[in-house]
Amino acid sequence: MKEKNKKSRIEELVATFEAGKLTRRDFIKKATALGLSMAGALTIADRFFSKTRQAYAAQVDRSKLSKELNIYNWSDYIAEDTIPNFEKEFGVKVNYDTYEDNEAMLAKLQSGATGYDIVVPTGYMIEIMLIQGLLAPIDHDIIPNLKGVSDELRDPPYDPGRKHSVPWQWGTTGFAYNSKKVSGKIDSWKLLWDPQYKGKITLLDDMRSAISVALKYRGYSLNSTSKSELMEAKKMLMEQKPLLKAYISAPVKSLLISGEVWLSQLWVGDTLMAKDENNDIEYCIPKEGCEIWDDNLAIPKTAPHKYTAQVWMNYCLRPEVSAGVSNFVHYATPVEAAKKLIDKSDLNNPGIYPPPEVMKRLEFQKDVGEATRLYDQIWTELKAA
Ligand code: N2P
Repeated sequence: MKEKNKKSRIEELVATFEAGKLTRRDFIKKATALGLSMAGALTIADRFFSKTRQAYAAQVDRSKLSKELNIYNWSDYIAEDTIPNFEKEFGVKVNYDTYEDNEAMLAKLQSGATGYDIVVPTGYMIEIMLIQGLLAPIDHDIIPNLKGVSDELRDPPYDPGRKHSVPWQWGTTGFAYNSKKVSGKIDSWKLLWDPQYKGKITLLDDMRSAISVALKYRGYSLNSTSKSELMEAKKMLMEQKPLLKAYISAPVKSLLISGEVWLSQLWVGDTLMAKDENNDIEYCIPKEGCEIWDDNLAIPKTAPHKYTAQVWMNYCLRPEVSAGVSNFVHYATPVEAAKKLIDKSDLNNPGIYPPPEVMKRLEFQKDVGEATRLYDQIWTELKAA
């Protein structure tokens, strides 16, 4: 290769790397292949990271940081180093508490819990919390990384203009199954009503999600507000109840791993976390369709540390932080530049990033308004049965 040509190819490579389109490792590999010395490649990479760090530091007014930050998140929904790295960089101690479903988080806030600075509601729950005046507005000047959010998540219907929330992760709610135990065609919610799997089946311990299985199986919207459709769903779920081991959410992973349950309505990431421990576990998006959701970071109106909460939001939207979470929990990142840092096996998994033909079968939950009472009633009866 001519010297001049080589130089411009290296310059091009550096520009690509600085635009966030290459990982550090790939940059070094490609740069040395083009003839740059290892020391030279490392210097360029480190110069870039120190520039990024300086830019990050300039975004934060340290005098406004609180000593602590109280986060309330779904269980198993963060990487191991997300919090320690934040604590180290900002000198803020994070107190971390977890919940299993949106309704539990809402009930906690409604019952007057006032300490939380960050909660992680799904889109439809943001809608509900906004109507109830439970969320504080956010200041986009403190969260410049919002610019990096993928187009589809930039202006969601539940929070137009993202005045109260930033995206955290998104995913689908199909079912997990044990490929050694469940046989035949595996493509339908029907399997969760098959008597041969009695005692080995679970649904999520989550009102809207559990009821959605019957609605979808019957071909209805999971946002149905029709009394007759909901009564039909209830009847089916009542019939299914004797086959169920339990309504159970994140903790079902250990039952799947041990082989105690074989068929579980479950979120894609939790399924793949279980698969990390037991390779017989697979994930299915049923042909009748299922739920797609996006979860968000939001700040309760009563939060004591609102500035620091927004610094946390901005931190979580850094490509490397968001990719770190996604690679650990196997959910999808909402940050466009993070996609280059996602493990290839996850990026190519249609359960995590569904292709357009699968997307057509997916439906977001919405606030069902008045009908919530009906869902509540059905859920109470199902749990008591
Ligand atoms: C918890 C992740 C699930 C979130 N592990 C579903 N909205």
